[in-house]
Amino acid sequence: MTQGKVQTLNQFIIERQADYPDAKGELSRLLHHVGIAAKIVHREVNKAGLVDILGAAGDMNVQGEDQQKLDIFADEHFIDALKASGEVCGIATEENQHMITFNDDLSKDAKYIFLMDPLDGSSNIDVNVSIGTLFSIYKRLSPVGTKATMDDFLQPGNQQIAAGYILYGSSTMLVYTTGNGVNGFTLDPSIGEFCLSHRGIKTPIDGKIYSINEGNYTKFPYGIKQYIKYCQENDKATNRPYSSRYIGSLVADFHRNLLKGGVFMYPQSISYPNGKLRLLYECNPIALLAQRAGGKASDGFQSILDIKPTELHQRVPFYVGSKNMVKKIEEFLKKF
Ligand code: P6P
Repeated sequence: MTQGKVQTLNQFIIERQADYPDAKGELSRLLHHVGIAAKIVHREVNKAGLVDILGAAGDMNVQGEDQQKLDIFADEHFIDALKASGEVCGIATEENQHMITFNDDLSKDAKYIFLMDPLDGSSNIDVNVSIGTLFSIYKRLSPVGTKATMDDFLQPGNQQIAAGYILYGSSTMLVYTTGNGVNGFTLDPSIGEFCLSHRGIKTPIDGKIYSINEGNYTKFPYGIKQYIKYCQENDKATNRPYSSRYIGSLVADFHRNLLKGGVFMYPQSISYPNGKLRLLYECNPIALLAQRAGGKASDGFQSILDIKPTELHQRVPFYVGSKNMVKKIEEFLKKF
């Protein structure tokens, strides 16, 4: 069998750089450093199953080093890689209450802002369920050479320059968009390179999968209760009943629905009056990828990407996936 030509992430970034005449390589360099951090986190996540040998978080491992919680490990290594890139003047992450600004010589002229959830779903690690990193990149609004400001971070999702995720699953994948479609790269550990495996991902306009934590059913808005019943009704014409698939790890649930078609829902509830998921570094990157792949992302009433953020860690209700399924959810929420 003839081997298809392998295209690595770096080759792809350089090839696509030509799409941006005014780009002088800064975004390429930034994405390259995201790839480096992803490989470091991949290595550590894949060791996590060996905690009995390596020591659980908080213990000393066999090397006598403090065994870090993996989400703290991921947070620190992404921050180090982004600082080393010199292309980022500010970072906000789920692990840090406040924004982090760089104004050292290397980064003070940087023009990008980076937001991330370094390791989402880390509670799933102990049971060997897939987890993910989510990231979002904006151009700074404040003048180059000054300290990044909160306004730089509180931009609506439709201003994102780039967004993506790393899925640490049966294989480790990097999926991202910079405006020209959505592309997926699978890590080949034998050569330590992310290789293009899913060029130009498009999500089906309809799907047969609905993803939601039905344990919270009694707390859902009435429109969502009605929509779940709709998913479960027999109707040959609209290919129902649908299948319920819920991993409990946002990146894994979204990635499956992106490729196969389906909808992910995290509504507001009594426990989470504004929903559980974070707008800036969970919903916005996923929403941009969904939109660029032909899907849709909504808080039930408006596009996620149009929401003007008011604080770094704000939560929103989240419905994302196949366009027609998200539209149907909006109809049910309007009607009931
Ligand atoms: P629940 C993981 O903790 C997470 O942040 C997302 O990855 C996931 O989609 C969601 O929470 C699961 O929440 O309440 O269903 O356990």
